[in-house]
Parts: sequence; structure tokens; C-alpha cells
Amino acid sequence: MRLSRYFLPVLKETPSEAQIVSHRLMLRAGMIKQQAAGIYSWLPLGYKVLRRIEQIVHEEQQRAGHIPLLMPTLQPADLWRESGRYDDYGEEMLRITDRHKRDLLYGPTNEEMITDIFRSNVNSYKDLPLTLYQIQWKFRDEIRPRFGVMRGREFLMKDGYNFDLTKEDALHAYNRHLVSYLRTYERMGLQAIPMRADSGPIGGENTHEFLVLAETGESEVFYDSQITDLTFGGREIDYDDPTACAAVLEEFTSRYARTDETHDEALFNDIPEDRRKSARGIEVGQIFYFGTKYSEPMGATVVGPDGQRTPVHMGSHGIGVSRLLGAIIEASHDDKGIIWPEGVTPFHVGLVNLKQGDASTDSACAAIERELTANGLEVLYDDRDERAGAKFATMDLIGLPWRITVGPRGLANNKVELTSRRSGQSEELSPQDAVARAVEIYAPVLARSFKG
Ligand code: P5A
Repeated sequence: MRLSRYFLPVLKETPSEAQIVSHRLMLRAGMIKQQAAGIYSWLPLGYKVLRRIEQIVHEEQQRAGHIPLLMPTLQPADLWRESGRYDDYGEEMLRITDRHKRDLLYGPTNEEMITDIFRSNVNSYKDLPLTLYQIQWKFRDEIRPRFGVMRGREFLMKDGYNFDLTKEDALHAYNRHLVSYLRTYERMGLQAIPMRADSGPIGGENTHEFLVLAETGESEVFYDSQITDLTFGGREIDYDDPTACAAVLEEFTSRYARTDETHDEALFNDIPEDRRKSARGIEVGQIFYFGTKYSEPMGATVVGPDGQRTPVHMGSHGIGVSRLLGAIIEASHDDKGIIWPEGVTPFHVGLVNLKQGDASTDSACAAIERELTANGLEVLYDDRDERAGAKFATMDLIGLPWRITVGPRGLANNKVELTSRRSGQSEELSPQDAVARAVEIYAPVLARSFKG
């Protein structure tokens, strides 16, 4: 992509309405524009990262055997009357009446609708286990939308729902989600710690939230510092193996880690004092097992092996897809701007032409752009007629992890510069070697993708 033809409305001034760094940087980098409280347009750069995050979520869901579908954002109120949540949900639910005076709502979550799809189409235990998921916009009329996409009113969520014959099978689905979430967040360069939480309006007893530690997080958390030493490390787990999934759950949840809603001072005080930590965290996902809370009142049953009808055991599992942009930036930035992890960067390489209009510099840049693209990397090529300083400032602000800088002086010695956004360090390389190095850097990132 040539920057001269792109739409990247970066701001010079720091927007005064933004209280936290991720919100400030998303506005300054021209990623989002607020349209109403907690409602945003996704400008091209923001949209690109959003889609990268969605792509990782899709791949990891499908790797775990979950099946994508898409439900509408608007839902009939009657479904929610069946589960009893229409009255319970309160003011966070945006209620809408159509021209025929029928009650609708903008879905804050989809347990009822998926249960309706299930009961209309599945009859036998032989069709289980089944996990369906979508990535779809939600609306919650939050009393205090704030921090940009972090607490929006309209926000993008991956929501998945498992249907199983027995509690034991449904708990395996719970564990499988925990494993796949660890893998998902890790691909985004995040450490998200599963913590025991409260189930709120979704219901059920088993629930874990996934938290990214950050000073600006809205949740107060308490944990044993040993938990931060755990890494998933890209291991391959057989998702159909209940013992293997349960072992990961055990490993990642056996140390004390809770949100303030479930915090237990006495248990916490059993941890050696130097390992006792309290901090703030950003909730980037939550998994639930709630048994028959929806299947029973809504009549979602299957004929079991004994010929009897029985309500299915369910759980639901959410990832805050749009919130993740904020969380990643909170975890990865410096005073010049964003530093995208390689797994989610909107463009893999930023290419800076130091002397636009100079024939040899222009043609060297065009060749580098072509080569990188031919190797599956996306390039943002700053071909504008601007000062070098302004070009570097833009690249630093938007946070592409690798930059290749090309100027006539270097080219005279067949050299360009490859710079890491994170370390700030540069290497002088021939154009061919710079391309080869970038391709090598991204090889493991591209190799992690999953084609179902
Ligand atoms: C699980 C999927 C649910 O709604 N039902 C379907 C369950 N869970 S949840 O914890 O309430 O939401 C899932 C994730 O969505 C993100 N999230 C938000 N993101 C931005 N703005 C909001 N207002 C918002 N509310 C929830 C969180 O990451 C949460 O973990």
C-alpha cells in the first residue's frame, strides 16, 4: 500500500478527551473515530488490525473444532422472555420497537438465540458434542462508556456456545476453550491470565476471566506472582483429549488468581508474602459453564442413548475482539507511539523512501515493495514527498514492528536500513538481505496460521 493513496488521518495534537494511552494512540494514529458515546467508526488502519485479530480468533476456534456461523444483531424480545432474562437484564439492554410494535433488542449476547437454533435443528445425542461460534457486534448500554474501544457500547465479540450431553462433556468443552484462549492471546503477543471470576448475568458456577495486567485496567485482581511465569509456548494439545485439556487447566488455574468479585482474603494470605500481588487488569475474555440454565426453560433437549429426552449441558465463551486492540496497545507502546506485536500488526513492514523523486531510490523502494509482497508480507510504503523526520514520526506512531529505510547515500553502497520499532536498533543490509531478513522474521508468525 502506498501511503500517498491510503487514508491515514493521523492527528498531531493529543486529543484531550482520551484518558488512557491506548485511546489517545488509537485516535492519533487515525484508527478510530467516535460517532457517539461508546460508538466508533473503524478507519482503515484500525479496521485492518481488527480484522487481523478476528482472523487469529477464527483460526484458533476452528483449530479447536468449533464451527462458525452468524446471527443477527437484532433479536426478538420473545426469546429473552422464554429464558426470563428480558426483565432481568436491565438498562444495559437496548430495547427497540419496530413499525408493527414488536419488541426487539440489540443483542448484548446470544445464549437465547443459539439455544433456539439448537432446539430447532438438533434432536439426538449423536449430533453432540457441538460448539458454534460467531464474531458479531454487540450492544450494551454501558452507564459509563469510556477508554475508547475498551469499554464501548457497540463492540465486537467472539461468542461461542457448546452443547453437550453430560456435565462431564461440557466441562471438557470448558477446558478446551481455556486451552484455545491461551493460544489465541499468545498469538497476539499478550499474556492473558485466567482468573476465577463472577458469572454475572450470564449465570453458572464455573467461570474464568482472562486478564491482561495493566495499570489502566478496570478490574482489580489478586494473584500469586508465580502465575506470571507460566507460558503456553505454542504447544500442540489434542483438543479431543479431555485429560490433556484438563491438565492445561490445572496448570494454569491451580495458583491463586482471582478478580475482586471472588477474592478470598484468607486464601490469599496463605501465599508467601513476597508472591502476593494485587494489580489491575483488562478483561479480554471470559468462559462459562452454566449447565441447563437456558436449555431447560427453552426446551433444548436431545434424545439420549437410553431413548429419554434430556436438556443439553451448555456453556458460553467470549473474547472481546474490539477491546483487544486497546489491551494490546496498553501492553505494548512507548512515548513515540504504538508497538504492534508481529502477530497483529496492520502492515508487516513500513518502507520509508528518504528521497522521493530520485530515480534510483524510487526504483529500489519499488523493488523492495514487490519482493516483500511476493513473499506474502504487507508493506506500507511512505512514498510521500515529506521530510524524513515526519515520515519516521508517522511510522513510530502507527507502530509497524519493522521499518526499511532507503536513501541515495546508503544505496551508493548497496545498503538500506532495517530497524526494529521495539528496540530502535538498525542493521545496514543490502536490499536483498533486508527483504530476506524480514521474510525470516515473519516466517514463524505466518506458519502459525491455521487453514481449516
Ligand atoms: C460469553 C459469550 C458473555 O457475554 N456470552 C457470550 C458470554 N461474556 S462477557 O464476559 O460478558 O463478554 C465477553 C467479553 O466481551 C468483552 N466486553 C466488552 N468489550 C468492549 N466493550 C464492552 N462494553 C464490553 N463488555 C464486554 C470483554 O472482553 C468480555 O470478556
